[in-house]
Amino acid sequence: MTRQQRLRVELPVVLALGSNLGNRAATLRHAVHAISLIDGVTVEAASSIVQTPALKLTGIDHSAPAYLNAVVFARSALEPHVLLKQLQRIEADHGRVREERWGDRTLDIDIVAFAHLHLNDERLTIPHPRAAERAFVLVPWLQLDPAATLAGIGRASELLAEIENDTTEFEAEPLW
Ligand code: A4P
Ligand code: MG
Repeated sequence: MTRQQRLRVELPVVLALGSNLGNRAATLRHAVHAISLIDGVTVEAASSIVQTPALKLTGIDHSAPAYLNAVVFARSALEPHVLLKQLQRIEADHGRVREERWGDRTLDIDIVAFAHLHLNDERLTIPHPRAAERAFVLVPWLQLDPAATLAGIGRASELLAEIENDTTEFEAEPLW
């Protein structure tokens, strides 16, 4: 299969969105809408918005702007690398610049899970290798699915019990 080809079926995907620069809530809202407009992608549900302090390579940084995070459930007929390219286009459309790893950003969209696929190459690791240790991914994901499971890793509820939950509710209304 070439990367341009469509899958024969739409497969369920879990996306994690984050923003800590600009009008963060508006950016997340626009991003969900933009995802719904991707040809070959259907948005099924989105969590509400949670807020967390910025996690930097050096640890939690309370002097950096706080993040808003949310999780989106969608179905994709696009192959994972093709989907990633579309998500990176949406990041760029929202003014994302890449200067520093884990640096402040207007919009980050990560593929947390793609059906039960395991993938690891130079561009894509699925399931997302750091989702299991991030309350800002697990909490909104569990809102949408209390039985959420990271393929081959474990149940989100059990993973969350192992870490500090530093999320607070920002907006109760679901994004979608
Ligand atoms: N990439 C590999 N696997 C994936 C995947 N499953 N989904 C590659 C998306 N991208 C994936 O990402 C770098 C490269 O990862 C991409 O080119 C893609 O090919 P990036 O978005 O350019 O840079 P990044 O986000 O700074 O790097 P990284 O390591 O992906 O960061 P994370 O793990 O996404 O963390 N603190 C709070 N509170 N909330 C946040 O949302 N996010 C980050 C970013 C750090 N701190 C945070 C938050
Ligand atoms: Mg990213």
